[in-house]
Amino acid sequence: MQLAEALLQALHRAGAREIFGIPGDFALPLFEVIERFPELPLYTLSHEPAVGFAADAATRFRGGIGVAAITYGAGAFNLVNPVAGAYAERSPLVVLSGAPSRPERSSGLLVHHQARTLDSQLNVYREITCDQAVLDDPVTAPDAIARVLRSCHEHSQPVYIEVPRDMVGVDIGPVPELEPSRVDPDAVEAAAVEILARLEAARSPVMMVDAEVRRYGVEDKVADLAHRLGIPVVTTFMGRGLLADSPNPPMGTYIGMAGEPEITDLVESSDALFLLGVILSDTNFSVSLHKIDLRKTIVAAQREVRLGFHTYPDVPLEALVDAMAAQARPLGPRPELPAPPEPPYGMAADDSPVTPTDIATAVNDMMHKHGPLPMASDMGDCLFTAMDIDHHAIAAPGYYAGMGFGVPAGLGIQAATGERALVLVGDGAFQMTGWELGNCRRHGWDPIVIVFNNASWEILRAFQPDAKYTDLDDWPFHEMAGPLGGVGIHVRTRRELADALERAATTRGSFVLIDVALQRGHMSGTLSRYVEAFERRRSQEC
Ligand code: S1T
Ligand code: MG
Repeated sequence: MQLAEALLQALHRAGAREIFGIPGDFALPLFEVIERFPELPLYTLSHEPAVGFAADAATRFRGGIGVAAITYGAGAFNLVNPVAGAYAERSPLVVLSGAPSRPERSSGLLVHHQARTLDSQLNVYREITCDQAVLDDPVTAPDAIARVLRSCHEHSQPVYIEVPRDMVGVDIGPVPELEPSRVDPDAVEAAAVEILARLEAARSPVMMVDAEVRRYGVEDKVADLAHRLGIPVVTTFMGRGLLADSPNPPMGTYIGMAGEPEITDLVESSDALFLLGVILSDTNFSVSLHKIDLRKTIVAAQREVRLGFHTYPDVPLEALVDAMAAQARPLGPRPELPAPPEPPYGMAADDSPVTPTDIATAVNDMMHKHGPLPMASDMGDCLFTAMDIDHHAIAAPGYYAGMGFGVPAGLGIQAATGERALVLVGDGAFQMTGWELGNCRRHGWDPIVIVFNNASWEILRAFQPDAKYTDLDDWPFHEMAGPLGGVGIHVRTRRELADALERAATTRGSFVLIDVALQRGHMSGTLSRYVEAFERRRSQEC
């Protein structure tokens, strides 16, 4: 079978269901085959960062793998940041790059789109992917494709596949289906027994869940395990929205000094904190009220289990959860749990100016009336504001914190699930990738986009109040929506916000951009507590 055909079949078998991409001359032969492959519809966008963010969000919401196809050099280097974010946040993304042909590589001429050497691109991607393959040999290509796709699935991290343009039509053998990497069933069993014993013996055990629980598709199993054990569950900042649809959703999200005191106290006073699929990042743990001694926690992540000073290697998350579920029994009576904090509802639709927390309240009201929507958030106060939105599934860069994720992620969610997404994005981030909304009409997407327009890089202002460079101009995003094929609504008061969300919820067939005027210096409660906590922690360290 022709290499590109075999590659696309292997991608579909590995869980891909669409391809986001931007071609170039080195990728034309590959895109020609992609266009003829109906099982993987191709969605072209305007800038490579958006291609990466959309593919990442698609897999975060649907599962399986996401695919970003680009051209050599100029395209691939533009894609680096989203792939770095996917690597950090454990997202299984496949980077498919066209590349110079073998004769071009040996022509002795510098090749256009080449940086330092012809392998500079591969070297860069070695830093942000967990496995790589250059398909320049028809004999080794089938095994290389199979190995790289298994790595993508098992490590839930990006991988890199380079397709020289003269290899697209070369015949290769079938791509084998590899056995999963070896897992030691005794290690899994022993880890499950030790964890259950540790939780059983604890006065106040708590389970904290994060990204990997979604990535490995074990949300329902984890919710069931927690229910059977009778253990309270919280999410990390990065894990906000997990287990949202389960019969017993988490009590809340742990954000240390910036979070709800009931949740902070529950986590920080626990004598058996079980971190399941958790990324041990500063955004998840640096603002804790009382520093959490991670050595005293139980960590199950990255295919291993760590308890104190010993580690069980090669323990995939799903295998561990299954082994625990097989022996789980109620942990018995424990101290009374605090009532989970109530998210805000019932915004007063009056003529007062809008604050970030008003947006959260109004979104809760809209979803209460019209039903929940899958959410995407960019990096900005919009993400901190999302902590006040009732517990719904959300894709957001809660750890890598790269801007530009929001709007393309909303497009990726609709492409992958068919569901309309609600996007939260700051004006600064919208200036980076908001223009991708211009691709909605062509692809039939109609997200609702709320722009937190404070004409400012507000988070940076919060850390550097005297800076002038954090001031941005007030761009009239709402006026740009029409020409891009959407509906634009300018909001200055709470009444206008309520009306805009009602109109958006009842308008289908084109994107709706709600441009909310916010006053500089007015942050969400969560962000202001986060900044305060961060500053306090920094002054303590000094
Ligand atoms: N560039 C990229 C691609 N990602 C980043 N995270 C940054 C720069 C740094 C940065 C922040 S937050 C922020 C920047 C520039 C300002 C965001 O402005 P806006 O989207 O308007 O949101 P808001 O006004 O709510 O802050 C993080 C801390 O690194
Ligand atoms: Mg802003």
